[in-house]
Amino acid sequence: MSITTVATQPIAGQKPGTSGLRKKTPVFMGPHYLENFVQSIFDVVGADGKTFVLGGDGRYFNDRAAQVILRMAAANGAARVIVGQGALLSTPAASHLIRLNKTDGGIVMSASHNPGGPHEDFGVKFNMANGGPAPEGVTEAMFQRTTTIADYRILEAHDVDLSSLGRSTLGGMVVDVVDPVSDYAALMETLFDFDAIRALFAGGFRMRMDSMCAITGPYAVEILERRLGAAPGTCVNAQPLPDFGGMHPDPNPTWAKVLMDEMFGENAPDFGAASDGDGDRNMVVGRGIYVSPSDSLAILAANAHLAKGYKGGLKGVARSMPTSAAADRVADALGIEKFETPTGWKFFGNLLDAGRVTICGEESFGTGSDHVREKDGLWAILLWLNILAVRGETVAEILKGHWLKYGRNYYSRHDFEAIETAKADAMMAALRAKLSDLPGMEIEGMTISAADDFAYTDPVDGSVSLKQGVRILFGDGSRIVLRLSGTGTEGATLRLYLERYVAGPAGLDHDAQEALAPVIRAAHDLAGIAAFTGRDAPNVVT
Ligand code: VG1
Ligand code: CO
Repeated sequence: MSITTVATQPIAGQKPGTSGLRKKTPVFMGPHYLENFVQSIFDVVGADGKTFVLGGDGRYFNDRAAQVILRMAAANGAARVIVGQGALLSTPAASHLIRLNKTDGGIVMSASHNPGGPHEDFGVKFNMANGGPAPEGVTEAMFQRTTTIADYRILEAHDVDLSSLGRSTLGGMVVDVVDPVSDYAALMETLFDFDAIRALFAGGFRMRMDSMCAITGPYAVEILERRLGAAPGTCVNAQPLPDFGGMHPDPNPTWAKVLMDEMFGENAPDFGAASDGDGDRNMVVGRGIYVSPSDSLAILAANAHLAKGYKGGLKGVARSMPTSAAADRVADALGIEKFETPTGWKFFGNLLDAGRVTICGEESFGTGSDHVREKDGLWAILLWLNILAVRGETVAEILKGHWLKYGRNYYSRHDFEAIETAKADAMMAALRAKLSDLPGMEIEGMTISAADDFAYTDPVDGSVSLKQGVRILFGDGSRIVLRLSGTGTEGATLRLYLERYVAGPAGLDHDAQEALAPVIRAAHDLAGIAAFTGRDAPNVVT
């Protein structure tokens, strides 16, 4: 086996977005594309003598990419790589393995919720030694490296057998193939009262778990069916497939429609859940009632002490800026710190490491805690089960009780996908240009109290992130946020976030879209969405 240094040249546009580098699969499979990016990662973080974790969500090209990354790690002098069997690992399980084994970081192959397949999407992201996504400074350095790269190193070798557990060597590097599920499942047992959840299922509680043919299937079957005694068949679409069975593994009412129909149909189970491509996000649904992610975050924060891993209470709660303020009300009631960060889990890392927060969440169906440094879909589902087991109430009762106590933050996100990039950029530029004129303006019977482009100063390291999304705030607490997605691979996606707060029993009665109607009209008016983009309605509403 010999190390080859391959001459290459920079490839334009290898810039990581909200969550790593995502491109069309054929782009990633193109000459030197994957290799350039992986070498840039190693050049920035250093590989010599280091140990890394490697795994992915099982999408098309996952297996081939894993072999390339292993040969490059060996050629760059890595001492050891811990790989999930079959090159599989959910994002939270990878985060846990990085921390458990005190490694120097890890590479996760995933484009998360983006569809998989030969003509769909692929992605690569790097997580640091704390188990969390590389912060902006590090991803920016990786991008800069891709613009100057002249060669990469790779070992000439046969494929490593990733199908069976155990240790082998590749050049001078040790490769440990581990079970992707067992360490993660053991961690969950330390956080939640498995006996109480087992008793819940034994008492006839019924659940549906839809893994959407993505990575959580093996985790869900092991934990929910084998360890907790949920009825066999509780987990559906539980086999990870290279094309996710043609599904779009984004756990929301639009893409998880089959689950929604079941939960709103006759003989619905007590509890439903779905997770995304790489297993870091979740949707939860009660019988006949949908739980918005922002409400889910607030309810988990308010009830976490009921689970053994959190019985000492929470240190603080953080949410991304577009996430509703429901969690803030819980933090205030608990008398703990609260934080508002830009979109993307990497912004929670410092707060978690510094012990300032215990639970974090995003409106995009991501929730997690300080047990790892990623959002964690099954963790949220298990915490919900633990809360349901202890409180003995239905999801609807818990949700309505929460709204009565704290008031309700009506909330919705409208996505306008695959807009021409130039049109989306022009719309955002025009909106940004008029922000200072907005305060004081009356629209739809509401008065604008403030408007800005969200800037964030990290409370721990002082780093500053600018232009994280336009916020328009109203005197009555309503809010409009607009930003462009950083995870898409086709054109631009406009995300429009809408919020309105109502106190007391008045918050129980309405459908969110109905309650938000004036806020939605004001957003279209102020941003000129139809005039700029040609779209007068979103294609995904969550
Ligand atoms: C989206 C979500 C964001 C999330 C990110 C990665 O980003 O809005 O909250 O952290 O996806 O999630 P954007 O830039 O497209 O809005 V994952 O599970 O898909 O890696
Ligand atoms: Co994900």
